[in-house]
Amino acid sequence: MDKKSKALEKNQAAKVAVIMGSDSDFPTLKSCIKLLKDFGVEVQAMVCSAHRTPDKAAEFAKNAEKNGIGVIIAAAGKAAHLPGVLAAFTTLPVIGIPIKSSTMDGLDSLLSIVQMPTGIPVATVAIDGAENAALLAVQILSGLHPELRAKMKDYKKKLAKKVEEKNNDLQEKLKEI
Ligand code: RP5
Repeated sequence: MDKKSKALEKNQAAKVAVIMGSDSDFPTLKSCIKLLKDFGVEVQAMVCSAHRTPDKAAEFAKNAEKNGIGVIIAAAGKAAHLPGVLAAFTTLPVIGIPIKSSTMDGLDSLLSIVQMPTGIPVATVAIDGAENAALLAVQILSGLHPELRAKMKDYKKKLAKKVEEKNNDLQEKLKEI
């Protein structure tokens, strides 16, 4: 295989970067990283702050596409500028997770992430919505990776089955009233 084909193959791997503003965000992000891995997605996770390590954040975002990353998930709390700053330096899709890490219950993080100016979108999930961020990343990657779409369909079937089981339980409980 020539160099170009090898590079293409490398770039085509389903790879997601999970960037967190602080190690204190990690407990919230564990389920996101686990879910991505369960789907067979390669994960590059690191601590990188828009404010404390701005050069590292810019450098990472500028090189992310070249490094084979398909989607960036960025989580931050308080004045949560990390997802928007990364989005400013790349055309890769960026998903922001507002972390509940201050006295404002995450509303500060949510507004900091979601209120992006036109031209630099960040797809924002719910406060601490780590698993939805992973699922959205999988859905975005499904365009290039049909095996992920198949796994996503299977995931949704299992979700629906769980709801049906809960409904059956409810119907039984209703008989006792
Ligand atoms: C943000 O400030 C981080 O994303 C974290 O959610 C919050 C607190 O960070 P630490 O002071 O715990 O490092 O930048």
